[in-house]
Amino acid sequence: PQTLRETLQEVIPAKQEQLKKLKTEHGNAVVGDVKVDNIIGGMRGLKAMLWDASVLDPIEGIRFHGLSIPDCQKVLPPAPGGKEILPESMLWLLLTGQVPTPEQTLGLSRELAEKGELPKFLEDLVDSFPQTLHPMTQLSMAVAALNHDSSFQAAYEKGIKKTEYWTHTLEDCINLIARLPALAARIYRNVYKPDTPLPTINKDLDLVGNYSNLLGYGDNESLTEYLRLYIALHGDHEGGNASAHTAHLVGSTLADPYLAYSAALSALAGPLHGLANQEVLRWQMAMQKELGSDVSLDQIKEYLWKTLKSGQVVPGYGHGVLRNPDPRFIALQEFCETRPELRDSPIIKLVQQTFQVAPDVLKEHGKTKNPYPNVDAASGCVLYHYGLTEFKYYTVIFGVSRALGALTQLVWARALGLPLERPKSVSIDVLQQLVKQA
Ligand code: NMX
Ligand code: MLT
Repeated sequence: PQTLRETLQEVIPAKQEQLKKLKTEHGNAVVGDVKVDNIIGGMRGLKAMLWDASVLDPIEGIRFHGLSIPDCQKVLPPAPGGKEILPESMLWLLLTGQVPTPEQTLGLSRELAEKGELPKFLEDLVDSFPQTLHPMTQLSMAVAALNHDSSFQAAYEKGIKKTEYWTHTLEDCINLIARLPALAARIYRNVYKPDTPLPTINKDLDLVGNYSNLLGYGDNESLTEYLRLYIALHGDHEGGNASAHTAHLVGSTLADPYLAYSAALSALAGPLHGLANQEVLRWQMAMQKELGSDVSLDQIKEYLWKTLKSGQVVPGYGHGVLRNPDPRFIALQEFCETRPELRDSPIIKLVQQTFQVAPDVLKEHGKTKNPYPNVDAASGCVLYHYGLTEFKYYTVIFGVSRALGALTQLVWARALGLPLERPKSVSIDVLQQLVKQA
């Protein structure tokens, strides 16, 4: 079977041609207008960025190269003996637009495992971080430091042609994705289990098989499968989300992929974005503590109102684009429904009960445009059930995942020769003048 590189080599020229033709023939076509609301409202809804791997529909949710989540669950290869999507197969799809065969997926797993060990200087750096430093800060700092070995940076310094950018970017992206499990697991070990030895990478395991093993949960097949699904599904959510967009912006300066992804991780660490999965658990636990174990829907409603009246957001609800329950949330719920031990878990039950009442409360509250759950409403609580209770760590797992989308699209940005991102900003006075002229 063809390797990832060979497949990519084959698909890139057609895309380059497609984009060139679009630019030449329709460069001046108007596809939307800019409203004052877009400028002062976080550019919500503005179509202003090219991102080929996935498109988000407000009602239906995400499609990866045209495939919905249920489609992906049908066609993307799982681990041998498993059922859930292997993140490697999602990586292949995001990068090439093609569904890999089980052999191609296995080959990619092997390549990632072979490249998975950390350089010694990085281990020393991570081991020197204070235990009290937030795991996301550690991850972002360590990913930036990995640019010590950046192939793109070294090649750029030597002076390479633009047409060669993508091959060096690809090498960095694969090396970074390969190293994320060992890095993320080392952070976990240092912060939460400082005296535990870390196993080495097993060359026969897939990316998440190794990650789970390094975290100390290798014998929990159910959690490992959950992590495969979680990491595959969080991989990409079109380009406008804060982390992917940050990687794209920083990457457009031709900063190497390590720096671009380090910046993306800092965006992911904000509570309105990836940190919400940590916040959801904190909020659901506080609810459980206050209301006890056998709670009624009316009590949850009251708790929701209390949160809203105190001026806080309900974490895990609302979205910048979605206007329906997030199909990633639904897929994680379905995973729980097929496993009796998860169905009966008090924290997962509480998530489901909250889902029964929160949309109506949020509608009555009348502020959020989307009163439905996003993926974070469920993701962390399932980890908690499995005994992975250190919720400040949860966004790190999201960070391991988002690399799939953000980094693969960096390869494409270089293959398509996308330019430096530099939108025009305006002052309030200029905006007022523009409104008068309109
Ligand atoms: N609870 C209470 N109020 C909310 C919520 C919520 N869950 N979601 C939005 N609102 C408010 C929002 O704060 C804003 O209020 P104001 O006018 O006072 O500024 C108003 O509703 C309108 O906001 P929207 O246009 O609906 O939402 P926006 O696109 O600006 O923001 C989020 C999207 C996701 C930032 C927002 O819904 C939110 O803060 N949700 C809670 C945090 C969360 O779950 N984030 C995770 C997103 C997914 N991820 O993984 O990144
Ligand atoms: C994501 O997965 O990035 C979040 O749902 C946020 C977004 O899409 O804006």
